Amino acid sequence: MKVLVYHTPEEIPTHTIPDCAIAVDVLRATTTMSTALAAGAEAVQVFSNLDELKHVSEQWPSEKRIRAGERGGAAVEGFDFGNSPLGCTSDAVSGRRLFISTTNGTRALKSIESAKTVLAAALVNRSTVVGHLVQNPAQTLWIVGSGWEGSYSLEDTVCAGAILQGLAESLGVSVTALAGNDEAIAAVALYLTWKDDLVGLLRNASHGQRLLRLNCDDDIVYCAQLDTLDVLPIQREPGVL
Ligand code: 3SL
Repeated sequence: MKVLVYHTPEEIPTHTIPDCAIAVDVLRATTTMSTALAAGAEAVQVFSNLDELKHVSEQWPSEKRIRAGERGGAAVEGFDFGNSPLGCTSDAVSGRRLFISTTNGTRALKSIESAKTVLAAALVNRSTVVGHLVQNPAQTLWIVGSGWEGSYSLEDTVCAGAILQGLAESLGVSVTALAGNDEAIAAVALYLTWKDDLVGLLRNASHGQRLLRLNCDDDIVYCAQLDTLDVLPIQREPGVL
């Protein structure tokens, strides 16, 4: 298995498709998706475009859908939710489909939707994702950070490092044996440096700072938890997990 880490969707190669690709948006989209599925959501359907989300979700029974929209960290007017994982209680989402569009996370998922297997990962479901990869080894695995509008984000890279470190430990091999690019080795170094203070790292990250300005510290604390949810967001059809 070779694991390649890409910091943003813009970095992924266009000429090849991996066996497995994982989208990561710790703050907050893939944490929200994992939380919704763990709370019993029927599915999560992702959109890059808000108008398309509205149009497709209109065809769904209103009592069976939740519409979540975020731009620039704030909830989109007229939607049921923004992008806070704390809103995904079982009362709110159980048995319903979450239709979601966010600034970067849903774009990252859309960018890898043609991989043979597509997963969404965050810190909260890291060990479940690692367990799946151990049981279903991929020759080539991409871990794709969502970043922020094309630029690097610490929180996605630390999650990529946590996945790769967990994988190496589970398989009993070294990180360097699995790493397919320098970014993968650097991601593990970031994780090993910060693993005992993930909330501190997230609060210091530029998007963490943005969320603090929006009074979302509870979300940051929630998103910084490691291995708390046993849920595997896996693509069943393009754009639907
Ligand atoms: O960019 C995204 O996709 C979001 O996760 C950003 S936010 O955390 O909802 O602000």
